[in-house]
Amino acid sequence: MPARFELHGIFVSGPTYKVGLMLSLVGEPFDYAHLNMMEGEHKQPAYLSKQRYGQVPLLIDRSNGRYLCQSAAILEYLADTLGKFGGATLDERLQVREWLYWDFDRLAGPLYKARVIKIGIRQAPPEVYEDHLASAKAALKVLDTHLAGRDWLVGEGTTIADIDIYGVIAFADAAGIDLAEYPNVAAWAKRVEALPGFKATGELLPKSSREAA
Ligand SMILES: N[C@@H](CCC(=O)N[C@@H](CS)C(=O)NCC(=O)O)C(=O)O
Repeated sequence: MPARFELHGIFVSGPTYKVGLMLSLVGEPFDYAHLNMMEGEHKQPAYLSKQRYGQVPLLIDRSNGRYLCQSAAILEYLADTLGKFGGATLDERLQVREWLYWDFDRLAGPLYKARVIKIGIRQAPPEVYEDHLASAKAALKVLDTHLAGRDWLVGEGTTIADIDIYGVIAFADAAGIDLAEYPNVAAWAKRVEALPGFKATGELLPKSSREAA
């Protein structure tokens, strides 16, 4: 029987990793469809009919036929439907949502952009890289300050805020950022990595399509 969820993405994609990590942490097996983005598969009508933004990830929930886009929205959907990591109270859920918005506003954009330049996927003048790096570091400072004396971003346990933001922090080294400069973030990242079901970026998403194990 096919798995309930089918994740479409590419192994180098941080947003795809976030969704895969959530599914892994909740113990939900998923089929995986590798998208050949080099050949523009994500801009073809067949894919655009399911993912209107022409981006990865796309998550299909076969139990109800939903096509889900935007990693943060997908994490919220999974938390709601699977009843895990959503936050214990309305106030916690509000704070979780704040972090999801903040992530894409302040952290993910510059850090992912610094990373693709650093690893050579994109070409850019040094000052562009430095600009992204400075913005990412400013965001990391905010995160580090918030995590002082706290185990998790919101409340007393893991939420999708942690999963979402870990999905960016996991690429800090590749972006040229030393997490040792942010000791509270580094300690929190280790807590995420110790969660049952955790898989690192290199081991979670395969390089080709595969059915759930
Ligand atoms: N806000 C989106 C961002 C997704 C995103 O930027 N995906 C990249 C790959 S990591 C992509 O599909 N890029 C191709 C494009 O935008 O045309 C999310 O979180 O899902």
